[in-house]
Amino acid sequence: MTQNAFKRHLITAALPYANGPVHIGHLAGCYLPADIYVRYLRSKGEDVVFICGSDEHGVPITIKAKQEGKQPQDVVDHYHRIMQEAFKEFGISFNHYSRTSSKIHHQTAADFFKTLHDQNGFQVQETEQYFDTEAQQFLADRYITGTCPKCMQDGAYGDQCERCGTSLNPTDLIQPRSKLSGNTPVLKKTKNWFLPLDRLQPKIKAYIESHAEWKTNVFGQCKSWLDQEGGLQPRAMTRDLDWGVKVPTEDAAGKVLYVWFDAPIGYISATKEYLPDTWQQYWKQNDTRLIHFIGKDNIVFHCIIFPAMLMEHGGFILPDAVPANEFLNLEGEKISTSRNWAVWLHEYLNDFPNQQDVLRYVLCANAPETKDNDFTWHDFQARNNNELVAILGNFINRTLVLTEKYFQNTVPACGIITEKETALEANIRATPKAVSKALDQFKFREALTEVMNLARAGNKYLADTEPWKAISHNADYVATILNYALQLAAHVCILMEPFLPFTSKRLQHMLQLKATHWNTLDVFIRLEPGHRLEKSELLFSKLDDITIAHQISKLKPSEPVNTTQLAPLNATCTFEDFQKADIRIATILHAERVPKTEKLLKLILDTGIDERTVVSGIAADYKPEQIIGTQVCIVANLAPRKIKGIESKGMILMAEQPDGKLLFVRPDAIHSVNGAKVK
Ligand code: B3M
Ligand code: ZN
Repeated sequence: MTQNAFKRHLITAALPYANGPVHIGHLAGCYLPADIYVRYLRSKGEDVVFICGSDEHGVPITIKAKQEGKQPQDVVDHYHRIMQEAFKEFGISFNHYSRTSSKIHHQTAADFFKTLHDQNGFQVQETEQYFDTEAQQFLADRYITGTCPKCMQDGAYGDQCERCGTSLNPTDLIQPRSKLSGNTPVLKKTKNWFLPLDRLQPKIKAYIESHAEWKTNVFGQCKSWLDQEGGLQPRAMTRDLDWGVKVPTEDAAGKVLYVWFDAPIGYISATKEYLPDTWQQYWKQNDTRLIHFIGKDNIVFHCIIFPAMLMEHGGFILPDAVPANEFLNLEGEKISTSRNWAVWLHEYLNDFPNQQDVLRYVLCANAPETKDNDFTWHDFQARNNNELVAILGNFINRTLVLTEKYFQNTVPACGIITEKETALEANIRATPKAVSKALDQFKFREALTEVMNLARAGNKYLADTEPWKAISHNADYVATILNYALQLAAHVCILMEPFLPFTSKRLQHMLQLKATHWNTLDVFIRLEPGHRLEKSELLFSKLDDITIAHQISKLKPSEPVNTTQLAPLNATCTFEDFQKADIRIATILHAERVPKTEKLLKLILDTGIDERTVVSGIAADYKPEQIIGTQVCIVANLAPRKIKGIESKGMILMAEQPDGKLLFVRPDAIHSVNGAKVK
């Protein structure tokens, strides 16, 4: 079916595991592109439902619960709420965000399994699985690690090697070890329900091959699965675990559905929950287009296993597109939840209030669409300052300020028109088609570039025509210039909505723009002469080096430490003793190594009261360029002392870790006032 033949769209974004908050890698991988696409469809007036929810089963959840000494339900309740709120605040416009621990999901997943079971869709097999005799538990998926037989990397999981992407069975691992006890597991017999992917291979192959238009990275991965030696292998859809959807058949006590069996059914149960009366239209009618936005590590599950489940069950449509992204790295290293090497969405929202669009912009402009990409804070700053502020913000601001100044904030009627205007109009008219074309092919970076190029063209137009000069001798032409610049601004406002919805909304208000639908874009005149505008305000502001340095200094991977080696408590000190120390907040303005020393940094601090030099023994823990802009606590009334010939006035408070590492003690908010008293 061609794209235009579809009557409605069901768009899903991968259900994030509820074992940690959302980070920028998740956003760039699937949530942001899905949201841009959905907003684009809505703007075109299409019938679209956007579904997501928390993935609350599987070993990632039970491992987290064990680490935190909590029940799995408490873990998922906690992260479900954090993720749901952060997505909402970031403008990810799900129609419905559900969760897989819900009753409706358990029921839907169990029914799905039962149907397959009753149709003899499974191969029930007794096999030998790894068992941890100390923990008295079978070791599925992430409970077991070892060396990947494909790429020989150690630390591969029982279900997948994260390095080479190969999907594995626990028994494929070389030198397997239990994650629970560290012991070498033993093999023990158990019964499981297998999806006979080997038998289904011809059907799956035909399905994949009918989608040669899929993104190269997606189609390529599917092909290599199908072409692997021996073809597709049966895969167990049940697990010997106690957290998950109970297997709804007899003689299945102590077994739950494999998380990758139940999670994609989560898309169905969430749609059901959202549209109890009409959900079947979205899942069962051929004129619905089903699209899954995911990260590359989920390709096999969405392109092979889930379609196989749907085909076997019958009655469901199949995914028509699976636009998977590659991975986003952070400052040159792989993002890792367990190592705390990430930019967390909820922290970003806290640190950069009302600046959702800056992150949306950077993640889209830099999206890992065809290969892995790197997020750096310096790139973030540069894109904000040189692109959002200098191009988009500057064009809009100049246009609005000049209209306010010369035409009392009213759209002027065109005077003389030159070939410059004709060329600009052609450019404005061509851009929506170019943006649409790119979005239809899931080329989000290209689409965003087209929008920015239109703003660039606007800037160039103003620079070429110089209305601020022409006003003295050719006011008639200035009316034309600003009329055209305002039409361009209105087009940009509509075109940017999927990418920068918050900014689009503010601009829409300033322009008092009524119709904002994509399909109204073929009308060139968006703002009639005489139309009143609202007062303008700046859309973006520059990010200074201190703000960026602060973010960089927050990135510190946490290594596991031994808490049994904490220093013993000092002798009692009275309140009066304590009050003698005057501790203040200060910002590090400058840092450099003290020559010929291993440990010392010479710092210049802004204490709010003065600027002063402090010598601090932290060179082993912090690099000078890493800490500029960081706020710290300093004992400000300590008697000055000469260290290596430098007079040091005060001492910075550090938290000494059991392994000797020093960490700054910092105020909670980004910008405490310097000089604030710590008490
Ligand atoms: N929770 C995997 C992941 O976050 C998984 C996605 C499920 S989508 C049905 O990588
Ligand atoms: Zn591997």
